[in-house]
Amino acid sequence: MSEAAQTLEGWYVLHDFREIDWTAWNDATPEARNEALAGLNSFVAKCEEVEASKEGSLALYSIVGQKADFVFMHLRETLEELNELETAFNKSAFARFTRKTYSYVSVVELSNYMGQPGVDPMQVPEIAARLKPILPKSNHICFYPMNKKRDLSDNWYMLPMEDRKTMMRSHGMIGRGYAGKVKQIISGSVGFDDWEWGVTLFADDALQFKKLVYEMRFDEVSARFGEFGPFYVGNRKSRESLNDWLLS
Ligand code: 76R
Repeated sequence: MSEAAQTLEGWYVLHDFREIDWTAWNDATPEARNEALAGLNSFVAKCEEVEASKEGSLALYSIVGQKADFVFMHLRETLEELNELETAFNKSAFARFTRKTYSYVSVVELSNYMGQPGVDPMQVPEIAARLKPILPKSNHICFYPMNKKRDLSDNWYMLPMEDRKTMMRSHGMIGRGYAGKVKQIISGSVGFDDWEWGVTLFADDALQFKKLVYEMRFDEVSARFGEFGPFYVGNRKSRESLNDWLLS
């Protein structure tokens, strides 16, 4: 049996994708819309308070295209808290105007492919911080789930550790070329959801998503072993911009 990579886990992650029932929204009375908007505003404000106390994080982005209208990406210490968050939103007045389109459950993960022997990663402050990250306030988000292939001829899970390490090093080097332009959060979802990882990327310039993902397609880890689910791309919605987005 090949040696499993050691993984470090941090905060649990819920990507909660929703669509807006625009017909119902446009037909609603100004009072009903104001009440709904106030509910959304206070939901986001509460998440911001949790983020300020470093007990979780929220990213809210509107999604371009018809797969969804927006996504909440929530990070929390426990799955219970994630459950409470989706239920709290479901009870809000704004949720009456939304439908669920997709969700993804995972946990922030770092693997030891690039780890240094003899160094306890939890003692490295940068690593500990990456496991419980405050999500960037970048203009754009890109999310997609992915697997590593388990075909007979191309089976990632049957490769020796050394081979996987070599390939992951090459993967990491490409990624490093995007330092300062793209921030990635890799979250593991084996046992939690339908794919093995969630990939969430943040950037101020959305074109950097295309350039990074395209460049990685030529790298062996992605070219031979990557299998990808649906891609979602979106634009940041700060709490201050909710009125403009939904009312004007
Ligand atoms: O964590 C680290 O920075 C160390 C190096 C590293 C690991 C171990 C790293 C770096 N990644 C790692 C693991 Mn990654 N990553 C992806 C995708 O679209 C595609 O082709 C793949 C989707 C992107 C865009 C990306 C970006 N990475 C992983 C894993 C777990 C693998 C396993 O355990 O088998 C997956 C699924 C995955 C996928 N990666 C980086 C990036 C970027 C930008 C970096 C550089 C980070 C930096 O140095 O700042």
